[in-house]
Amino acid sequence: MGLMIDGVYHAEDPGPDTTAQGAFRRADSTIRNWITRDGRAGPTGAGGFTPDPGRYHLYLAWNCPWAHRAFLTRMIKWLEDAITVSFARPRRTEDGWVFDDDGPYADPLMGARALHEVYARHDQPYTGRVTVPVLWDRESGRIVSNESADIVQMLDAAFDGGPSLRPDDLAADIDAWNALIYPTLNNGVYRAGFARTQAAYDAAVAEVFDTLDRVEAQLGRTRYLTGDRFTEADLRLFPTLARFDVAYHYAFKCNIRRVSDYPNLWGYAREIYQMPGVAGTVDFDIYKRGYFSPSELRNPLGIVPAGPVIDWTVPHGRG
Ligand SMILES: N[C@@H](CCC(=O)N[C@@H](CS)C(=O)NCC(=O)O)C(=O)O
Repeated sequence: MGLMIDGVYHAEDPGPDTTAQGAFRRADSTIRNWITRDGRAGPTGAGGFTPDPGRYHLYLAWNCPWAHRAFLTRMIKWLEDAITVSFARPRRTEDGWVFDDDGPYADPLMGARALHEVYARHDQPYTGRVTVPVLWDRESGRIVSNESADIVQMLDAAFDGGPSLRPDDLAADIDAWNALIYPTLNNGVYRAGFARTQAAYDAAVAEVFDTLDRVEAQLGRTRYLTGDRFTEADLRLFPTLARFDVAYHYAFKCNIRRVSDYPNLWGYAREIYQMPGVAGTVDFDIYKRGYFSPSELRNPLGIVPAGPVIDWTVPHGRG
């Protein structure tokens, strides 16, 4: 997997971005326009993106938790007919995220062989990592956004249909949970797994479990993170929980506890998994094979472990 510079793909793997102290740093997304109800510019980027059915296309990968956010939002907001999708093959190659000619990992929109071809078609010469998710606009032939947090919010706010993921009265609380959960848990597991020093790993793994403990305590008080409604904060937590026991626990050395060791969290995770449509966005076997794919630093031989055996279909018993 490489890097794109001024719209040209370079296959040499830059490796995960790390600080001098050996800590993993995730690069900020740089294409950040918004679909809005009236097409006016959103908080960042240019305007002109109205919520027209059939206009947008999402590039996703099953194993990626950030893509999973966008995939879940599309389903929950009843946008499966309005927004089309392509899934890259769940294992990256030296060409980054790639597609087959046909089948479930083909790109029906452009017939691209690799995701960098999609970035190359964006109207501005792109420099950065070639990441999923990508929200593409057929009409203007541009990428709307490659930032999953923004994609979740714009699909929620600009389109009709489905429950609101961000009720006004809960927005501040949602943002507070996101501000804790993103760095320490969603990205915290990567900071643990990609750490290059003991100190960087120790710091990251402590934060992962500190946040899981706090979420466990909250879920003893409220059904969802911000009360009795499922919101954006829960949606953003779920992809990490779904990958935790099967992948992060072992592949990223986040092994102090498993999600299934926390009574409240485990019931909550199963409740979300058992909501209509959610299980159809999850594939534990793909997660395992993705996170245990050959990696010089973490898993040089690419051997995929057999376990754990965890049953997400056990009734959650949460009423
Ligand atoms: N900030 C981005 C991060 C997306 C991201 O890092 N995706 C990973 C897959 S899980 C990726 O495509 N990485 C390719 C690379 O870094 O070369 C978002 O949340 O949308």
